[in-house]
Amino acid sequence: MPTANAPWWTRAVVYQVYPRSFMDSDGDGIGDLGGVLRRLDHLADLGVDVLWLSPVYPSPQADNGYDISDYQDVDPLFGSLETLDELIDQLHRRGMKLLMDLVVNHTSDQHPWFMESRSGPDSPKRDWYWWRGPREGFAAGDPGAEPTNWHSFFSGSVWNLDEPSGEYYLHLFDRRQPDLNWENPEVREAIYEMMRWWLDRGVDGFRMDVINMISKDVDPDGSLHDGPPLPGGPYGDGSASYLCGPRIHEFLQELHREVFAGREGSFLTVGEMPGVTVEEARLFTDPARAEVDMVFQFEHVDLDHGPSKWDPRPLRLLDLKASFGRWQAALADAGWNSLYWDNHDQPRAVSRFGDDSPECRRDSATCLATLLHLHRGTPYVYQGEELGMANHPFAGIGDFRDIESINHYAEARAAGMPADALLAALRRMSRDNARTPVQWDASPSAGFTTGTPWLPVNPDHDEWNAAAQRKDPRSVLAHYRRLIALRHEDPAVALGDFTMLLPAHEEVYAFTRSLDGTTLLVVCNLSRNPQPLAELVPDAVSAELVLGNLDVADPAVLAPWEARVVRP
Ligand code: TEU
Repeated sequence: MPTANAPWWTRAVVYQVYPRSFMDSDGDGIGDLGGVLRRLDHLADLGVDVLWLSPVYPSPQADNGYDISDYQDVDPLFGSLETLDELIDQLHRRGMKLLMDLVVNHTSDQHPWFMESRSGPDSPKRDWYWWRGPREGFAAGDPGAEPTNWHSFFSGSVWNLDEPSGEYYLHLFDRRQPDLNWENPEVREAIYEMMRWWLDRGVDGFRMDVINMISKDVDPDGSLHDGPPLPGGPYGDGSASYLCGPRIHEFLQELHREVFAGREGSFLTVGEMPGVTVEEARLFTDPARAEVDMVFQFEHVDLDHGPSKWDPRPLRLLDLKASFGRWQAALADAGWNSLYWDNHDQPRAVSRFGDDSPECRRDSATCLATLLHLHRGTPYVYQGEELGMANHPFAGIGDFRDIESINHYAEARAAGMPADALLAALRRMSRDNARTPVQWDASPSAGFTTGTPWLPVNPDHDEWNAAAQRKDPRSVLAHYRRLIALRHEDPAVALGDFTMLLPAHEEVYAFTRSLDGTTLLVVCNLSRNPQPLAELVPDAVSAELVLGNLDVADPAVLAPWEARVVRP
Protein backbone atom coordinates (compact mmCIF):
# COMPACT_ATOMS: atom_id res chain seq x y z
CA MET A 1 0.00 0.00 0.00
CA PRO A 2 1.49 3.38 -0.94
CA THR A 3 2.15 5.50 2.13
CA ALA A 4 0.95 8.74 0.58
CA ASN A 5 -2.80 9.13 0.99
CA ALA A 6 -3.03 5.90 2.97
CA PRO A 7 -6.62 5.41 4.15
CA TRP A 8 -7.49 6.65 7.66
CA TRP A 9 -8.00 3.13 9.00
CA THR A 10 -4.31 2.33 8.46
CA ARG A 11 -3.62 4.59 11.45
CA ALA A 12 -6.72 3.61 13.42
CA VAL A 13 -7.31 1.30 16.37
CA VAL A 14 -10.65 -0.50 16.70
CA TYR A 15 -12.27 -1.34 20.06
CA GLN A 16 -14.82 -4.15 20.09
CA VAL A 17 -17.82 -3.86 22.40
CA TYR A 18 -19.82 -7.04 23.04
CA PRO A 19 -22.74 -5.06 24.43
CA ARG A 20 -24.32 -7.79 26.54
CA SER A 21 -21.17 -7.88 28.72
CA PHE A 22 -19.86 -4.32 28.49
CA MET A 23 -22.00 -2.18 30.83
CA ASP A 24 -25.58 -2.49 32.08
CA SER A 25 -27.48 0.77 32.61
CA ASP A 26 -30.93 -0.52 33.61
CA GLY A 27 -30.08 -3.15 36.19
CA ASP A 28 -31.35 -6.20 34.31
CA GLY A 29 -27.91 -7.81 34.44
CA ILE A 30 -27.42 -7.53 30.67
CA GLY A 31 -25.28 -4.83 29.11
CA ASP A 32 -26.97 -2.28 26.86
CA LEU A 33 -26.46 0.83 24.73
CA GLY A 34 -27.10 3.09 27.70
CA GLY A 35 -24.18 1.40 29.36
CA VAL A 36 -21.97 1.93 26.31
CA LEU A 37 -22.87 5.63 26.38
CA ARG A 38 -21.90 5.80 30.06
CA ARG A 39 -18.46 4.31 29.36
CA LEU A 40 -17.59 6.24 26.18
CA ASP A 41 -15.02 8.31 28.03
CA HIS A 42 -13.14 5.08 28.80
CA LEU A 43 -12.77 4.56 25.06
CA ALA A 44 -11.88 8.19 24.40
CA ASP A 45 -9.29 8.08 27.21
CA LEU A 46 -7.81 4.93 25.69
CA GLY A 47 -7.52 6.78 22.38
CA VAL A 48 -9.28 4.29 20.11
CA ASP A 49 -10.75 5.51 16.83
CA VAL A 50 -13.52 3.06 15.98
CA LEU A 51 -16.11 1.24 18.07
CA TRP A 52 -17.06 -2.14 16.61
CA LEU A 53 -20.46 -2.92 18.11
CA SER A 54 -21.49 -6.57 18.20
CA PRO A 55 -25.15 -7.05 17.23
CA VAL A 56 -27.87 -5.12 19.06
CA TYR A 57 -30.64 -5.87 16.52
CA PRO A 58 -33.86 -7.63 17.57
CA SER A 59 -33.00 -11.27 18.14
CA PRO A 60 -34.25 -14.30 20.10
CA GLN A 61 -30.64 -14.40 21.42
CA ALA A 62 -30.07 -18.03 20.46
CA ASP A 63 -26.51 -17.02 19.60
CA ASN A 64 -26.39 -13.80 21.64
CA GLY A 65 -27.63 -11.64 18.79
CA TYR A 66 -25.84 -13.30 15.87
CA ASP A 67 -29.33 -14.53 14.97
CA ILE A 68 -31.08 -11.41 13.75
CA SER A 69 -34.88 -11.21 13.43
CA ASP A 70 -35.07 -7.55 12.29
CA TYR A 71 -32.14 -5.81 10.58
CA GLN A 72 -33.52 -2.30 11.00
CA ASP A 73 -34.23 -1.91 14.66
CA VAL A 74 -32.63 -2.29 18.10
CA ASP A 75 -33.66 -5.05 20.50
CA PRO A 76 -35.35 -3.55 23.61
CA LEU A 77 -32.85 -5.62 25.58
CA PHE A 78 -30.19 -3.16 24.44
CA GLY A 79 -32.24 0.03 24.01
CA SER A 80 -33.81 1.68 20.97
CA LEU A 81 -32.95 3.19 17.60
CA GLU A 82 -32.96 6.55 19.36
CA THR A 83 -30.32 5.31 21.83
CA LEU A 84 -28.26 4.09 18.90
CA ASP A 85 -28.63 7.46 17.19
CA GLU A 86 -27.34 9.05 20.39
CA LEU A 87 -24.37 6.71 20.41
CA ILE A 88 -23.55 7.58 16.79
CA ASP A 89 -23.74 11.27 17.64
CA GLN A 90 -21.63 10.95 20.80
CA LEU A 91 -18.99 8.91 18.97
CA HIS A 92 -18.81 11.41 16.14
CA ARG A 93 -18.51 14.28 18.64
CA ARG A 94 -15.42 12.50 20.02
CA GLY A 95 -13.99 12.01 16.53
CA MET A 96 -14.74 8.30 16.69
CA LYS A 97 -16.62 6.06 14.27
CA LEU A 98 -19.18 3.27 14.61
CA LEU A 99 -18.64 -0.09 12.91
CA MET A 100 -21.85 -2.12 13.02
CA ASP A 101 -21.60 -5.90 13.21
CA LEU A 102 -23.73 -7.30 10.39
CA VAL A 103 -24.77 -10.94 10.11
CA VAL A 104 -26.05 -11.52 6.58
CA ASN A 105 -24.95 -15.08 5.92
CA HIS A 106 -27.96 -16.16 7.96
CA THR A 107 -30.92 -14.72 9.86
CA SER A 108 -32.79 -15.86 12.92
CA ASP A 109 -35.46 -18.48 12.29
CA GLN A 110 -37.78 -15.83 13.75
CA HIS A 111 -37.02 -13.32 11.00
CA PRO A 112 -40.18 -12.58 8.94
CA TRP A 113 -38.26 -13.53 5.80
CA PHE A 114 -37.70 -17.04 7.13
CA MET A 115 -41.17 -17.31 8.67
CA GLU A 116 -42.58 -16.58 5.20
CA SER A 117 -40.10 -18.89 3.49
CA ARG A 118 -41.00 -21.68 5.91
CA SER A 119 -44.74 -21.20 5.35
CA GLY A 120 -44.66 -23.65 2.48
CA PRO A 121 -42.90 -24.82 -0.69
CA ASP A 122 -44.90 -22.29 -2.72
CA SER A 123 -43.93 -19.31 -0.61
CA PRO A 124 -42.53 -16.42 -2.71
CA LYS A 125 -39.65 -16.37 -0.23
CA ARG A 126 -38.96 -20.11 -0.33
CA ASP A 127 -35.86 -19.48 -2.43
CA TRP A 128 -34.56 -16.86 0.00
CA TYR A 129 -33.13 -19.76 2.00
CA TRP A 130 -31.62 -23.16 1.19
CA TRP A 131 -34.40 -25.79 1.11
CA ARG A 132 -33.76 -29.33 -0.11
CA GLY A 133 -35.69 -32.61 -0.07
CA PRO A 134 -34.26 -35.71 1.61
CA ARG A 135 -31.25 -37.42 0.10
CA GLU A 136 -32.18 -39.67 -2.83
CA GLY A 137 -33.30 -43.08 -1.58
CA PHE A 138 -34.22 -41.82 1.89
CA ALA A 139 -37.47 -40.71 3.47
CA ALA A 140 -37.62 -37.34 5.24
CA GLY A 141 -36.58 -37.80 8.86
CA ASP A 142 -34.67 -41.03 8.27
CA PRO A 143 -31.11 -41.13 9.66
CA GLY A 144 -28.82 -40.11 6.81
CA ALA A 145 -31.64 -38.45 4.87
CA GLU A 146 -30.02 -35.01 5.24
CA PRO A 147 -29.16 -33.57 1.79
CA THR A 148 -25.42 -33.40 2.62
CA ASN A 149 -23.24 -34.81 5.40
CA TRP A 150 -21.93 -31.42 6.53
CA HIS A 151 -21.26 -30.88 10.26
CA SER A 152 -22.54 -27.65 11.80
CA PHE A 153 -20.19 -25.25 13.61
CA PHE A 154 -22.53 -25.74 16.53
CA SER A 155 -22.68 -29.56 16.43
CA GLY A 156 -24.93 -31.96 14.56
CA SER A 157 -26.09 -31.72 10.96
CA VAL A 158 -26.38 -28.40 9.09
CA TRP A 159 -29.84 -29.52 7.91
CA ASN A 160 -33.04 -29.22 9.96
CA LEU A 161 -36.20 -31.00 8.89
CA ASP A 162 -39.33 -28.94 8.44
CA GLU A 163 -41.97 -31.61 9.12
CA PRO A 164 -44.94 -30.04 7.32
CA SER A 165 -43.11 -29.78 4.00
CA GLY A 166 -40.81 -32.78 4.45
CA GLU A 167 -37.94 -30.55 3.31
CA TYR A 168 -34.74 -29.58 5.11
CA TYR A 169 -33.29 -26.10 5.48
CA LEU A 170 -29.58 -25.28 5.74
CA HIS A 171 -27.95 -23.75 8.82
CA LEU A 172 -24.17 -23.74 9.04
CA PHE A 173 -24.51 -22.66 12.65
CA ASP A 174 -27.47 -23.33 14.92
CA ARG A 175 -30.79 -24.62 13.57
CA ARG A 176 -32.18 -21.24 14.66
CA GLN A 177 -29.79 -19.51 12.20
CA PRO A 178 -30.99 -20.51 8.69
CA ASP A 179 -28.59 -19.57 5.88
CA LEU A 180 -29.76 -16.96 3.38
CA ASN A 181 -29.56 -17.92 -0.28
CA TRP A 182 -27.27 -15.30 -1.82
CA GLU A 183 -27.75 -16.89 -5.23
CA ASN A 184 -31.13 -15.13 -5.20
CA PRO A 185 -30.74 -11.51 -6.37
CA GLU A 186 -33.81 -10.52 -4.34
CA VAL A 187 -31.92 -11.51 -1.17
CA ARG A 188 -28.88 -9.50 -2.18
CA GLU A 189 -30.89 -6.41 -3.05
CA ALA A 190 -32.79 -6.54 0.25
CA ILE A 191 -29.50 -6.70 2.13
CA TYR A 192 -27.92 -3.85 0.15
CA GLU A 193 -31.00 -1.69 0.73
CA MET A 194 -30.78 -2.35 4.47
CA MET A 195 -27.06 -1.53 4.55
CA ARG A 196 -27.65 1.75 2.74
CA TRP A 197 -30.34 2.54 5.33
CA TRP A 198 -27.75 2.16 8.10
CA LEU A 199 -25.23 4.37 6.27
CA ASP A 200 -27.94 7.01 5.86
CA ARG A 201 -28.43 6.76 9.64
CA GLY A 202 -24.80 7.68 10.16
CA VAL A 203 -22.92 4.44 10.78
CA ASP A 204 -19.40 4.37 9.40
CA GLY A 205 -19.10 0.81 8.16
CA PHE A 206 -19.66 -2.86 8.86
CA ARG A 207 -17.90 -5.88 10.28
CA MET A 208 -19.52 -8.59 8.18
CA ASP A 209 -19.96 -11.88 10.00
CA VAL A 210 -18.68 -15.03 8.24
CA ILE A 211 -19.04 -13.11 5.00
CA ASN A 212 -16.86 -15.62 3.14
CA MET A 213 -19.61 -18.24 3.61
CA ILE A 214 -22.30 -16.48 1.57
CA SER A 215 -21.32 -18.14 -1.72
CA LYS A 216 -22.02 -21.89 -1.67
CA ASP A 217 -20.61 -24.23 -4.33
CA VAL A 218 -23.89 -25.34 -5.87
CA ASP A 219 -24.44 -27.12 -9.19
CA PRO A 220 -26.69 -25.54 -11.81
CA ASP A 221 -29.36 -28.08 -10.88
CA GLY A 222 -29.12 -27.00 -7.23
CA SER A 223 -27.14 -30.00 -6.05
CA LEU A 224 -24.83 -29.59 -3.07
CA HIS A 225 -22.17 -32.16 -2.32
CA ASP A 226 -20.93 -34.16 0.64
CA GLY A 227 -17.58 -33.33 2.22
CA PRO A 228 -14.83 -35.69 3.37
CA PRO A 229 -15.91 -37.68 6.45
CA LEU A 230 -14.97 -36.35 9.87
CA PRO A 231 -13.58 -38.81 12.41
CA GLY A 232 -15.83 -40.27 15.08
CA GLY A 233 -19.28 -39.68 13.70
CA PRO A 234 -21.67 -39.61 10.71
CA TYR A 235 -20.74 -36.14 9.50
CA GLY A 236 -18.40 -34.66 6.93
CA ASP A 237 -16.49 -31.41 6.46
CA GLY A 238 -18.49 -29.25 4.09
CA SER A 239 -16.14 -26.28 4.21
CA ALA A 240 -14.92 -26.78 0.63
CA SER A 241 -18.51 -26.08 -0.42
CA TYR A 242 -19.06 -22.92 1.59
CA LEU A 243 -15.76 -21.20 2.44
CA CYS A 244 -14.81 -18.62 -0.22
CA GLY A 245 -17.24 -20.16 -2.70
CA PRO A 246 -17.24 -19.61 -6.49
CA ARG A 247 -19.13 -16.29 -6.48
CA ILE A 248 -17.68 -14.72 -3.30
CA HIS A 249 -15.65 -12.05 -5.07
CA GLU A 250 -18.54 -11.24 -7.38
CA PHE A 251 -20.90 -10.86 -4.42
CA LEU A 252 -18.50 -8.67 -2.42
CA GLN A 253 -17.75 -6.42 -5.40
CA GLU A 254 -21.46 -6.07 -6.05
CA LEU A 255 -22.09 -5.32 -2.36
CA HIS A 256 -19.36 -2.67 -2.34
CA ARG A 257 -20.75 -1.10 -5.52
CA GLU A 258 -24.39 -1.17 -4.45
CA VAL A 259 -23.82 0.04 -0.88
CA PHE A 260 -20.82 2.37 -0.88
CA ALA A 261 -20.31 3.64 -4.46
CA GLY A 262 -20.76 7.34 -4.86
CA ARG A 263 -21.03 7.99 -1.14
CA GLU A 264 -19.01 10.74 0.44
CA GLY A 265 -17.38 9.82 3.69
CA SER A 266 -14.75 7.55 5.09
CA PHE A 267 -16.15 4.08 5.61
CA LEU A 268 -14.65 0.85 6.84
CA THR A 269 -15.55 -2.68 5.73
CA VAL A 270 -14.19 -5.69 7.60
CA GLY A 271 -14.89 -9.23 6.45
CA GLU A 272 -14.81 -11.93 9.11
CA MET A 273 -13.53 -14.91 7.15
CA PRO A 274 -12.95 -18.20 8.98
CA GLY A 275 -10.52 -20.37 7.01
CA VAL A 276 -9.46 -17.63 4.59
CA THR A 277 -5.96 -18.13 3.19
CA VAL A 278 -3.43 -15.37 2.82
CA GLU A 279 -3.62 -15.70 -0.97
CA GLU A 280 -7.39 -15.21 -0.89
CA ALA A 281 -7.00 -12.31 1.56
CA ARG A 282 -4.73 -10.54 -0.93
CA LEU A 283 -7.61 -10.57 -3.37
CA PHE A 284 -10.28 -9.60 -0.83
CA THR A 285 -8.30 -6.62 0.52
CA ASP A 286 -6.66 -5.36 -2.68
CA PRO A 287 -8.03 -1.79 -2.89
CA ALA A 288 -8.16 -2.06 -6.70
CA ARG A 289 -10.80 -4.79 -6.36
CA ALA A 290 -13.13 -2.81 -4.06
CA GLU A 291 -14.30 -5.80 -2.01
CA VAL A 292 -13.40 -5.24 1.69
CA ASP A 293 -10.78 -3.09 3.42
CA MET A 294 -9.48 -5.87 5.66
CA VAL A 295 -10.33 -9.38 6.82
CA PHE A 296 -10.39 -11.15 10.17
CA GLN A 297 -8.39 -14.28 9.51
CA PHE A 298 -8.09 -17.26 11.87
CA GLU A 299 -4.66 -18.78 11.16
CA HIS A 300 -3.02 -17.71 14.44
CA VAL A 301 -6.00 -18.68 16.58
CA ASP A 302 -5.94 -22.16 15.06
CA LEU A 303 -2.32 -22.86 16.06
CA ASP A 304 -2.99 -24.18 19.57
CA HIS A 305 -5.46 -26.96 18.77
CA GLY A 306 -6.01 -29.87 16.45
CA PRO A 307 -8.64 -29.98 13.68
CA SER A 308 -11.18 -29.27 16.40
CA LYS A 309 -10.80 -26.25 18.70
CA TRP A 310 -11.76 -28.62 21.51
CA ASP A 311 -8.52 -30.55 21.01
CA PRO A 312 -6.14 -27.99 22.60
CA ARG A 313 -2.37 -28.33 22.07
CA PRO A 314 0.66 -26.31 23.20
CA LEU A 315 1.27 -23.20 21.14
CA ARG A 316 4.77 -22.94 19.60
CA LEU A 317 6.14 -19.44 19.14
CA LEU A 318 7.79 -20.55 15.90
CA ASP A 319 4.37 -21.35 14.48
CA LEU A 320 3.05 -17.96 15.56
CA LYS A 321 6.03 -16.19 14.00
CA ALA A 322 5.64 -18.13 10.77
CA SER A 323 1.95 -17.30 10.60
CA PHE A 324 2.20 -13.59 11.42
CA GLY A 325 5.28 -13.30 9.20
CA ARG A 326 3.43 -14.90 6.28
CA TRP A 327 0.52 -12.49 6.59
CA GLN A 328 2.80 -9.45 7.00
CA ALA A 329 4.77 -10.39 3.87
CA ALA A 330 1.78 -11.32 1.73
CA LEU A 331 -0.15 -8.12 2.41
CA ALA A 332 2.88 -5.80 2.33
CA ASP A 333 2.33 -4.38 -1.14
CA ALA A 334 -1.41 -4.95 -1.65
CA GLY A 335 -4.09 -5.43 0.95
CA TRP A 336 -4.18 -4.89 4.70
CA ASN A 337 -4.07 -6.92 7.92
CA SER A 338 -6.41 -6.90 10.88
CA LEU A 339 -4.41 -7.52 14.07
CA TYR A 340 -6.10 -9.23 17.01
CA TRP A 341 -5.45 -11.58 19.90
CA ASP A 342 -9.03 -12.11 20.98
CA ASN A 343 -12.66 -11.18 20.53
CA HIS A 344 -16.05 -12.46 21.71
CA ASP A 345 -15.35 -15.86 20.11
CA GLN A 346 -11.90 -16.47 21.52
CA PRO A 347 -10.52 -17.11 25.01
CA ARG A 348 -8.74 -14.26 26.77
CA ALA A 349 -5.37 -13.35 25.22
CA VAL A 350 -3.33 -13.19 28.43
CA SER A 351 -4.50 -16.69 29.39
CA ARG A 352 -4.05 -18.15 25.91
CA PHE A 353 -0.96 -16.48 24.47
CA GLY A 354 0.54 -15.01 27.66
CA ASP A 355 0.91 -16.14 31.26
CA ASP A 356 -1.95 -15.21 33.60
CA SER A 357 -0.11 -16.28 36.76
CA PRO A 358 0.04 -13.53 39.40
CA GLU A 359 3.75 -12.99 38.79
CA CYS A 360 3.53 -12.73 34.98
CA ARG A 361 0.04 -11.52 34.14
CA ARG A 362 0.69 -7.78 33.84
CA ASP A 363 4.02 -8.18 32.08
CA SER A 364 2.80 -10.79 29.60
CA ALA A 365 -0.37 -8.82 28.81
CA THR A 366 1.66 -5.70 28.02
CA CYS A 367 4.28 -7.70 26.12
CA LEU A 368 1.63 -9.26 23.89
CA ALA A 369 0.02 -5.86 23.34
CA THR A 370 3.33 -4.34 22.29
CA LEU A 371 4.04 -7.19 19.87
CA LEU A 372 0.65 -6.95 18.21
CA HIS A 373 0.31 -3.16 18.05
CA LEU A 374 3.72 -2.71 16.45
CA HIS A 375 2.82 -4.96 13.51
CA ARG A 376 1.62 -3.53 10.20
CA GLY A 377 -2.16 -3.57 10.13
CA THR A 378 -5.14 -2.29 12.10
CA PRO A 379 -5.09 -3.43 15.74
CA TYR A 380 -8.33 -4.52 17.45
CA VAL A 381 -8.73 -4.25 21.22
CA TYR A 382 -11.43 -6.52 22.61
CA GLN A 383 -13.27 -5.17 25.66
CA GLY A 384 -11.32 -5.96 28.82
CA GLU A 385 -8.14 -6.91 26.94
CA GLU A 386 -6.83 -3.43 27.83
CA LEU A 387 -7.30 -4.36 31.50
CA GLY A 388 -5.54 -7.72 31.28
CA MET A 389 -8.80 -9.62 31.86
CA ALA A 390 -8.24 -13.38 31.96
CA ASN A 391 -10.21 -16.59 31.41
CA HIS A 392 -12.93 -17.39 33.89
CA PRO A 393 -12.65 -20.26 36.42
CA PHE A 394 -15.76 -22.13 35.26
CA ALA A 395 -16.72 -24.78 37.84
CA GLY A 396 -18.97 -27.05 35.75
CA ILE A 397 -21.03 -27.30 32.57
CA GLY A 398 -23.85 -25.42 34.31
CA ASP A 399 -21.70 -22.29 34.37
CA PHE A 400 -21.54 -22.03 30.56
CA ARG A 401 -24.04 -20.05 28.48
CA ASP A 402 -22.53 -20.20 24.99
CA ILE A 403 -24.49 -22.31 22.52
CA GLU A 404 -21.28 -23.50 20.88
CA SER A 405 -19.91 -24.80 24.20
CA ILE A 406 -23.18 -26.29 25.42
CA ASN A 407 -23.92 -28.04 22.12
CA HIS A 408 -20.37 -29.39 21.89
CA TYR A 409 -20.54 -30.76 25.45
CA ALA A 410 -23.83 -32.55 24.72
CA GLU A 411 -22.62 -34.00 21.41
CA ALA A 412 -19.25 -35.12 22.81
CA ARG A 413 -20.78 -36.65 25.95
CA ALA A 414 -23.27 -38.54 23.78
CA ALA A 415 -20.26 -39.85 21.85
CA GLY A 416 -18.76 -41.07 25.14
CA MET A 417 -16.13 -38.41 25.81
CA PRO A 418 -15.31 -38.16 29.55
CA ALA A 419 -16.81 -35.10 31.26
CA ASP A 420 -13.58 -34.00 32.95
CA ALA A 421 -11.61 -33.89 29.68
CA LEU A 422 -14.47 -32.02 28.06
CA LEU A 423 -14.65 -29.48 30.87
CA ALA A 424 -10.89 -28.94 30.69
CA ALA A 425 -11.22 -28.09 26.99
CA LEU A 426 -14.22 -25.84 27.63
CA ARG A 427 -12.43 -23.97 30.41
CA ARG A 428 -9.54 -23.30 28.03
CA MET A 429 -11.37 -22.57 24.78
CA SER A 430 -14.99 -21.63 25.47
CA ARG A 431 -16.20 -18.32 24.04
CA ASP A 432 -17.72 -17.61 27.46
CA ASN A 433 -14.21 -16.80 28.69
CA ALA A 434 -14.44 -13.57 26.70
CA ARG A 435 -18.05 -12.87 27.64
CA THR A 436 -17.87 -12.36 31.40
CA PRO A 437 -18.73 -8.76 32.36
CA VAL A 438 -16.11 -6.07 31.87
CA GLN A 439 -14.48 -5.35 35.23
CA TRP A 440 -14.92 -1.62 35.90
CA ASP A 441 -14.19 -1.64 39.64
CA ALA A 442 -13.78 -3.86 42.69
CA SER A 443 -17.46 -3.74 43.79
CA PRO A 444 -19.43 -7.02 43.92
CA SER A 445 -20.57 -6.93 40.26
CA ALA A 446 -17.41 -5.10 39.14
CA GLY A 447 -19.42 -1.96 38.44
CA PHE A 448 -21.04 -3.74 35.47
CA THR A 449 -24.58 -3.93 36.83
CA THR A 450 -26.69 -3.17 39.88
CA GLY A 451 -28.57 -6.38 39.15
CA THR A 452 -27.48 -10.01 38.75
CA PRO A 453 -25.04 -10.34 35.83
CA TRP A 454 -26.21 -12.75 33.10
CA LEU A 455 -22.80 -14.43 33.32
CA PRO A 456 -20.83 -14.38 36.59
CA VAL A 457 -18.17 -11.73 37.05
CA ASN A 458 -14.64 -13.11 37.26
CA PRO A 459 -13.70 -13.31 40.97
CA ASP A 460 -10.37 -11.64 40.17
CA HIS A 461 -12.14 -8.35 39.47
CA ASP A 462 -11.30 -7.15 42.97
CA GLU A 463 -7.72 -6.68 41.73
CA TRP A 464 -8.12 -6.52 37.92
CA ASN A 465 -10.41 -3.62 37.08
CA ALA A 466 -10.40 -0.28 35.28
CA ALA A 467 -10.66 1.88 38.40
CA ALA A 468 -7.50 0.31 39.86
CA GLN A 469 -5.59 0.93 36.63
CA ARG A 470 -6.80 4.30 35.45
CA LYS A 471 -4.20 6.34 37.31
CA ASP A 472 -1.46 3.67 37.49
CA PRO A 473 1.26 4.43 34.91
CA ARG A 474 2.44 0.80 35.11
CA SER A 475 -1.01 -0.66 34.45
CA VAL A 476 -2.03 -2.66 31.40
CA LEU A 477 -4.49 0.11 30.62
CA ALA A 478 -1.77 2.77 30.68
CA HIS A 479 0.37 0.67 28.36
CA TYR A 480 -2.42 0.24 25.82
CA ARG A 481 -2.97 4.01 25.97
CA ARG A 482 0.74 4.56 25.15
CA LEU A 483 0.73 2.01 22.32
CA ILE A 484 -2.30 3.61 20.69
CA ALA A 485 -0.76 7.07 21.06
CA LEU A 486 2.43 5.81 19.40
CA ARG A 487 0.45 4.52 16.42
CA HIS A 488 -1.14 7.94 16.05
CA GLU A 489 2.17 9.79 16.40
CA ASP A 490 4.68 7.74 14.41
CA PRO A 491 3.80 6.91 10.77
CA ALA A 492 6.33 4.06 10.82
CA VAL A 493 4.02 2.16 13.20
CA ALA A 494 1.11 2.32 10.79
CA LEU A 495 2.92 2.17 7.47
CA GLY A 496 6.50 1.01 7.99
CA ASP A 497 7.79 -2.06 6.14
CA PHE A 498 7.89 -5.17 8.34
CA THR A 499 10.96 -7.41 8.58
CA MET A 500 11.00 -10.44 10.87
CA LEU A 501 14.21 -11.09 12.83
CA LEU A 502 15.31 -14.26 14.68
CA PRO A 503 12.80 -16.45 12.82
CA ALA A 504 14.13 -19.58 14.51
CA HIS A 505 14.26 -18.30 18.09
CA GLU A 506 11.71 -20.10 20.24
CA GLU A 507 11.25 -17.46 22.93
CA VAL A 508 12.13 -14.06 21.46
CA TYR A 509 9.97 -12.38 18.84
CA ALA A 510 11.81 -9.53 17.10
CA PHE A 511 11.18 -7.42 14.03
CA THR A 512 11.75 -4.05 12.46
CA ARG A 513 9.46 -1.46 10.96
CA SER A 514 11.03 0.94 8.45
CA LEU A 515 9.63 4.01 6.77
CA ASP A 516 11.36 6.86 4.90
CA GLY A 517 14.71 6.10 6.42
CA THR A 518 13.54 5.70 10.00
CA THR A 519 13.51 2.32 11.70
CA LEU A 520 11.82 0.96 14.79
CA LEU A 521 13.21 -2.21 16.29
CA VAL A 522 10.85 -4.33 18.40
CA VAL A 523 12.10 -7.09 20.70
CA CYS A 524 9.71 -9.19 22.81
CA ASN A 525 10.55 -11.99 25.24
CA LEU A 526 7.58 -14.36 25.29
CA SER A 527 8.97 -16.51 28.10
CA ARG A 528 9.90 -16.58 31.77
CA ASN A 529 13.58 -16.84 30.82
CA PRO A 530 15.87 -13.79 30.67
CA GLN A 531 17.29 -13.41 27.14
CA PRO A 532 20.84 -12.32 26.14
CA LEU A 533 19.76 -9.36 24.05
CA ALA A 534 23.34 -8.26 23.42
CA GLU A 535 23.91 -11.54 21.57
CA LEU A 536 20.52 -11.80 19.89
CA VAL A 537 19.93 -8.22 18.70
CA PRO A 538 23.03 -6.15 19.54
CA ASP A 539 21.60 -2.99 17.92
CA ALA A 540 18.79 -2.99 20.46
CA VAL A 541 21.01 -2.68 23.52
CA SER A 542 22.16 0.93 23.25
CA ALA A 543 19.32 2.19 21.05
CA GLU A 544 16.93 4.93 22.14
CA LEU A 545 13.99 3.44 24.04
CA VAL A 546 10.76 4.58 22.39
CA LEU A 547 8.38 2.45 24.47
CA GLY A 548 8.83 -0.44 26.87
CA ASN A 549 6.56 -2.45 29.14
CA LEU A 550 9.08 -2.75 31.99
CA ASP A 551 11.69 -0.53 33.56
CA VAL A 552 14.90 -1.65 31.85
CA ALA A 553 16.98 -3.37 34.53
CA ASP A 554 19.84 -4.34 32.21
CA PRO A 555 19.94 -3.01 28.61
CA ALA A 556 21.84 -6.13 27.54
CA VAL A 557 19.26 -8.54 28.93
CA LEU A 558 15.59 -8.87 27.99
CA ALA A 559 13.71 -9.73 31.18
CA PRO A 560 10.89 -12.30 31.29
CA TRP A 561 7.93 -10.99 29.26
CA GLU A 562 9.79 -7.74 28.52
CA ALA A 563 9.04 -5.88 25.28
CA ARG A 564 10.98 -2.91 23.97
CA VAL A 565 10.42 -0.63 21.02
CA VAL A 566 13.69 1.12 20.24
CA ARG A 567 15.09 3.43 17.56
CA PRO A 568 18.61 2.19 16.58
O1 TEU B 1 -18.14 -16.49 14.17
C1 TEU B 1 -17.75 -17.30 13.07
C2 TEU B 1 -16.98 -18.44 13.49
O2 TEU B 1 -16.39 -19.13 12.72
C3 TEU B 1 -17.01 -18.73 14.92
O3 TEU B 1 -17.99 -19.75 15.03
C4 TEU B 1 -15.69 -19.17 15.38
O4 TEU B 1 -15.06 -19.95 14.39
C5 TEU B 1 -15.87 -20.05 16.55
O5 TEU B 1 -16.82 -19.41 17.36
C6 TEU B 1 -14.56 -20.18 17.24
O6 TEU B 1 -14.79 -21.00 18.36
C7 TEU B 1 -19.13 -15.53 13.86
C8 TEU B 1 -19.43 -14.73 15.12
O7 TEU B 1 -18.26 -14.03 15.51
C9 TEU B 1 -19.87 -15.71 16.18
O8 TEU B 1 -20.06 -15.06 17.44
C10 TEU B 1 -21.17 -16.34 15.73
O9 TEU B 1 -21.54 -17.35 16.67
C11 TEU B 1 -21.01 -17.00 14.34
O10 TEU B 1 -20.31 -16.19 13.41
C12 TEU B 1 -22.38 -17.24 13.74
O11 TEU B 1 -22.96 -16.01 13.44
